[in-house]
Amino acid sequence: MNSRRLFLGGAALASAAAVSRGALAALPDAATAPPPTTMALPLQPHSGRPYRPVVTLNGWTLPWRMRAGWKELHLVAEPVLRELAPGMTAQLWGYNGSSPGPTIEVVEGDRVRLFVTNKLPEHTAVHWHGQRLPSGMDGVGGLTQPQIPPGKTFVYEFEARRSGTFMYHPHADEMVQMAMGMMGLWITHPREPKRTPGYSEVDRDFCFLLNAFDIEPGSATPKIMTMLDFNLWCWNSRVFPGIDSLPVRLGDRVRIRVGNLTMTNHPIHMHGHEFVVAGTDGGWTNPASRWPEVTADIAVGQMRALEFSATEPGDWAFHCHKSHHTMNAMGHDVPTMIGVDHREVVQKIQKLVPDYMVMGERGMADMGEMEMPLPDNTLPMMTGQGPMGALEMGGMFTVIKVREGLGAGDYRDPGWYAHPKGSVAYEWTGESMNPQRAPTSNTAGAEVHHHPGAPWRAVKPRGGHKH
Ligand SMILES: [Cu+2]
Repeated sequence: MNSRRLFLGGAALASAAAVSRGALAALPDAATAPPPTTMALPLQPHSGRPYRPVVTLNGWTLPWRMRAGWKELHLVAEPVLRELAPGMTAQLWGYNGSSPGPTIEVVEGDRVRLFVTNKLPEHTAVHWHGQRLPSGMDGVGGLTQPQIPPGKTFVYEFEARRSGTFMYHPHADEMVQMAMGMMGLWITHPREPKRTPGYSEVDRDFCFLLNAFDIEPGSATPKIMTMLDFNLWCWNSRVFPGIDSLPVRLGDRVRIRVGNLTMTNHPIHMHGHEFVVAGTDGGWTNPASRWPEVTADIAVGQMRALEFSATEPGDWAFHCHKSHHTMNAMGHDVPTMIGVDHREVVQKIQKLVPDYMVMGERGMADMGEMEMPLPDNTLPMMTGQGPMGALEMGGMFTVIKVREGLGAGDYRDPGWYAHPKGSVAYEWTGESMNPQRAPTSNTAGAEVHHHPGAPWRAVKPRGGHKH
């Protein structure tokens, strides 16, 4: 990871009055973000209690220091630039140079001291979602603490009382600050993994947040008033093909922790395997309460820990099942043109506008292949190249890559799956088939004729027409 450190400048120190002089002189460094890719080597605990680290998809873990029995971390709320995928960079707000902010990893029983420096143009506060803590440390601006003014540093101190999957986000001007990308993950590892009810040790432990932005093509700053109609559906402020794949060794036990800080629910769907929901932000679930799933709906403000055994080698799609959430920025005013034969009108328009193109009369798959000119700083609606052609995806989509023989801690992309001979869907070239069709059941139903090469036409009910 990038080892650059952000040192607090003299001006910031002089104006930070909320922390005592002694504490200020010894503020821990605020680490800044590495590139927006998954850390190939997770940050191993170097001090404090031992644990097995999580891997934050397209993210990183905040370094800490131990000081007189406290685990000290330093978050800096500040404007950041975040590449959502190659070709588009957004102007967001985040922590320590990235949106989402870095993942915080602690161990149950740790006494945690968090310095929060506000470098935003407005006040903020940080809420530690899901934690048991003193009310005054809960981070609700105006309710449990005064807001942190710009330029000031506040300190939060509490014990990480229960293991699990948590988040942090502002509880100050929330609509704006969360729409701008301010959020992060908090993982509390169990102190005694084998004696923690519902918890099981896994070989790979991934985590990421669901978030969303509304950024007009050609611009870079999210529209913060948008309530539902977002156009960039992200995992950790990345969209496909900018989301890294999840490399998994064949046979590994895998946990994927997902938190939702968008304005709608996301049914997260995994191909090729069944999983159980082994944890929520309320804790580890009782194993007797679990049932197998291939899709888990994750509501707003919820976290889910999905666990499965990676027994099937291959490239397995892993995505939100709302089909509009596996797309990038698009014009929502595009009418449905399937079945509309507009060849005649196109010829007329092309006499006036020679480059005029029409799309969508056979579906919209053309979009995945066509290289249409786009404004600067936006992404195609459907994009990404796979080993078999255009993937026609965007947004909340990536691939779980289950492979034999990966190294235990190796999170490098193993490339595309080499399918065993004879195990890929193939074209039929034998004699033509005569498929069975449902009988036409009544005279009221319209009959649909398919003319090869032409749009479908609905014709009048049986008996009422002549060919
Ligand atoms: Cu979704």
